[in-house]
Amino acid sequence: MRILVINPNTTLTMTATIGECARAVAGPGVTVDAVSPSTGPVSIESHYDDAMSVPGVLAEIEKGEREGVDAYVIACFGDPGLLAAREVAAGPVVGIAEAAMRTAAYLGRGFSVITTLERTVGHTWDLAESYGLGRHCRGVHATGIPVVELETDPEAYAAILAASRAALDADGSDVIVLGCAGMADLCARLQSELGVPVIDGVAAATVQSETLVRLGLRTSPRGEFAPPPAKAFTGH
Ligand code: 5HY
Repeated sequence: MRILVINPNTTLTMTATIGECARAVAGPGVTVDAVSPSTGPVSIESHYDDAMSVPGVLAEIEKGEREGVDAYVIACFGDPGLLAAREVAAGPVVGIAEAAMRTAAYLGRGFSVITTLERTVGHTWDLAESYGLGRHCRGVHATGIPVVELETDPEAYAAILAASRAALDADGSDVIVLGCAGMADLCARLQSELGVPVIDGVAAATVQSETLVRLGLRTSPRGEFAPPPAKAFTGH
């Protein structure tokens, strides 16, 4: 089985870490490749960034289809292009926000999301609502750390730990969801220090996509997620 993990941003060091975190949880016989679009924003921190990343994400899906990829993970917490990707891919496509929130709902009554910039909080609430998980989402909390600084800021881990502790208390939640793919490598350490489940969406989505393939399941070809109607694109 081959799973393609697409980091919609173009920071390749982050893509490499995401790939390592995905491979660490993949089962035997599963090949995980991690890629970024060839062009696009180095981080996704706004609706504009999100929209600009989508053509690159879809191009990677189309390439994956030509190469026989079995399932895809969209490894950005805004789940950019997720529904369009489901129209294009034959196999399942799992976004890290959806996978993380669904996983959290198995493990407690309410979760808190710890994210990067304040301006992404509204979109995260929208996602929770659109996935039908609004009643499980107790809070979304920004640390103020820009995405690319997760890799370089020596204070980032401590800030995420402190925000998680404060969120568990303030929200009365029992599970933490990490709101950025760039936090994937911090998950195990946070979980052992916090003593509650901490969900990294990269790991959750990788395992979920593998599970769907093992179950012989794919996106329904009937109705909304059928392949998009063939049509000419004009211009260049
Ligand atoms: C992410 N941005 O997972 C997000 C989430 C965020 O470039 N990868 C990004 O809003 O921090």
